[in-house]
Amino acid sequence: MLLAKIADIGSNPVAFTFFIGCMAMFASSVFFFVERGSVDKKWKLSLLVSALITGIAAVHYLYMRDYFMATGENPTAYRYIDWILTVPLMCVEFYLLTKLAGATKTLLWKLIIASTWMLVAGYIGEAFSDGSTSHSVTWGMLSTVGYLYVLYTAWFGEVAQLAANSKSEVIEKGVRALAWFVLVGWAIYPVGYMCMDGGWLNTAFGWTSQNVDLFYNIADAINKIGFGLVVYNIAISESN
Ligand SMILES: *C/C=C(C)/C=C/C=C(C)/C=C/C1=C(C)CCCC1(C)C
Repeated sequence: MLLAKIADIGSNPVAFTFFIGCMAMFASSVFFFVERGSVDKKWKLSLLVSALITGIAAVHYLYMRDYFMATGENPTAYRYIDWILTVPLMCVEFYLLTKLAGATKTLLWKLIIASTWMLVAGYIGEAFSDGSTSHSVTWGMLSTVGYLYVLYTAWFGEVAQLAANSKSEVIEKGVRALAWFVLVGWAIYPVGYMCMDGGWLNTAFGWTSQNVDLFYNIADAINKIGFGLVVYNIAISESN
C-alpha cells in the first residue's frame, strides 16, 4: 500500500504538521466567521477576510496532506496556489486596517504586486530547480526583494506612517503587531526554502527537502491564524 509508506502520522513529524495544520485552519476559519457577529459593522469585512485566508488554507492542506502522504514529496504546486491566494488577502488585511486612517487602493496594489513577485520568484526557485545551489540562491534572492519591500512598507513606509497618523492607539498597536508577523513569522519561509536540494541548509547541514514542508507548515499556522487573531483582537477592542 502506498499510504503505508509515509502515512504514519505518529512517527513522521512532517505528516503530523500537515494533519494538525489542516484541523487548525478549519477550526480558525469557523471561529473568525462566527465571530463576525460580535464586532462592529466596520470590522466585519476584516474578520471575513481572516476566515477566507484560513478557509482557503484548510482546503489546500487537505490536498497537500494527501499528496505528501502518497508520494513523500513536497506539494509545491498546491503550496504556491494556496499562497498566491492567501498572501494578497493578508495585504488586504493591512489595507483594511489602515483604510480608516486614509490608506489608498494604490498602497494595496503595491503590496500585492511586491508579494506576488516574491511568490512567483520562489515558485520558479522550487518548481524548476535542477538541484543546483546557483538556481536556488538566484531565485531566492530575487524573491527576497519583494519580501523586503513589504517589510519596509510595514515598518517604515506608508503603512507605518498611516498608522502613526491614525491617532488611534488600537490601530497603531495592531499595525505594529502585523509588522512583527512580517518580520519574524514570514522569515521562517526562506529558512524552509533553503532546505530544498541545493539550498544552503541542505548542503551545509544536510537538512533534507522534507524539512521544507515542516518549516512552511509551522510558519503557515503562525502567520495565517496569528495574523487573524491580531485583527480579531483589534476589532473586539475597537467595538467595545
Ligand atoms: C500564508 C502564507 C504566507 C504568509 C506565505 C508567505 C511566504 C513567504 C514570505 C515566502 C518568502 C520566500 C522568500 C522571502 C525567499 C525564498 C522563497 C520564498 C517564496 C519561500
